[in-house]
Amino acid sequence: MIDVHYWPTPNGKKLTIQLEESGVDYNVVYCEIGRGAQFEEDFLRISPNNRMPAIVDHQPADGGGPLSVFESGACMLYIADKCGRFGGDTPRQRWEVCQWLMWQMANQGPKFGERGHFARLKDSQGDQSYALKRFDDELHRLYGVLNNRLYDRRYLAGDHYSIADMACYPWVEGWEAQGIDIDEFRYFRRWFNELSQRPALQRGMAVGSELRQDYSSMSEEERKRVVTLLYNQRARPAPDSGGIEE
Ligand SMILES: N[C@@H](CCC(=O)N[C@@H](CS)C(=O)NCC(=O)O)C(=O)O
Repeated sequence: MIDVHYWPTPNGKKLTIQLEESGVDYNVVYCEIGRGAQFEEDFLRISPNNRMPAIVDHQPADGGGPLSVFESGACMLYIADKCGRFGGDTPRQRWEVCQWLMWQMANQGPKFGERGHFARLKDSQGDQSYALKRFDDELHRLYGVLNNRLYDRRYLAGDHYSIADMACYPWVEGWEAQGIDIDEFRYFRRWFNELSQRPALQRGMAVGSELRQDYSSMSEEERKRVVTLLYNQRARPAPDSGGIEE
């Protein structure tokens, strides 16, 4: 059994999609980031970056104790390896999958996330027009990268649906709200529409959807509480003693 420490955000949904697609038994451990569950000591031992998702495999292949993995891309590689599915069957395919998974982790995820951050501020911290333009342009560019890649390939890694597709999908579900005209990216649109029909992907996307809170529906007080928790985080101090000293 795999525990997935999860909240219904695009990074979390990558894993529930994969677990559903792979037919793996999993247990969802909700990590309510708006309430600070990501800062709890037990969670930090699994995910020292105070971010979800993370997984704990209670039956790792080496027969040892529970094995934990953080960073969604690493979790996806772990599950693909464990199940022997969706990670590419040959070395050549594996590297196709791996580079598009890394592309998602290093480009699409962070840039889309920052765009969401600045869009939510809505000038409450002064004029955000430069930041918004910067990230809107980046989003447009990145949709173009997907579109060009999918021009002559059915999926991101080639002929086979893989964890690279599963990692990208939850971030583009909101293309309309992101100000994207999908008709400008028709190869992307073909891929998006095909994936949207997959029952397992739909099940993965739906996990915990009843828990998701939209900023716009929060009271002012609740919004302030969440913003204080999630924005402008600074370093947590290391323990004073008992560490490896200079
Ligand atoms: N690179 C990380 C990013 C994870 C991430 O940013 N998670 C967000 C939710 S989507 C989170 O846990 N935020 C909690 C916080 O900001 O304190 C991954 O892909 O796993």
